[in-house]
Amino acid sequence: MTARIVNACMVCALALALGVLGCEKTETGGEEMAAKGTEMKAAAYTAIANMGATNGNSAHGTVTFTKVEEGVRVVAHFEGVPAGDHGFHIHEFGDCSSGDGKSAGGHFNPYSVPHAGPDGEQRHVGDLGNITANADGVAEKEFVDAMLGFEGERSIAGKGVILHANADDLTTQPTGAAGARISCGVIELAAEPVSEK
Ligand SMILES: [Cu+2]
Repeated sequence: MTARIVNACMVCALALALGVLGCEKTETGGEEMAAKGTEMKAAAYTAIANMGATNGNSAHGTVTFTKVEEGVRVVAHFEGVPAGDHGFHIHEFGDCSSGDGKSAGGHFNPYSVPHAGPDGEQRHVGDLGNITANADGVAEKEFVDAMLGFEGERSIAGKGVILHANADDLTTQPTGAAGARISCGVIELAAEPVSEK
């Protein structure tokens, strides 16, 4: 009688131990799979916008977008840009066909909130602030933006990128008074990570 109880308890203990081990194994496996999934996504989520000059302008370059843990890293490189600050936004349509950039539509603003700067409490997802061109017409900027994404409502894939003639004052609604559109591009997903210049 006593021996049976002991045996039964050992079986119980063994089952518990196996059960716990089993669970731990599953959890570890899950984490590993999740980590691999993240790596694969990070590699896949690289995009580039080849920026062409709009009619009568010379501003052109590239903007790359890469998924990182904190959001999306943006690396912009322009040439042929008049010296000074220029509004820099993601616009709602990946369409530069009109020649003046207007076919790219308004700012990418999936939450229908007011225009602001990139650090605004509320802002258009596409509100990326300004880029400053030097006396040689070169404008470069690199930053990570937490609002941008490659999935769901915030996905920038297929959207437009616009560089404006004037500075974005980060206040005037709904455009920041950034004026004409001097360069336009479409955010296209890259199969492979692209070089940044
Ligand atoms: Cu704009």
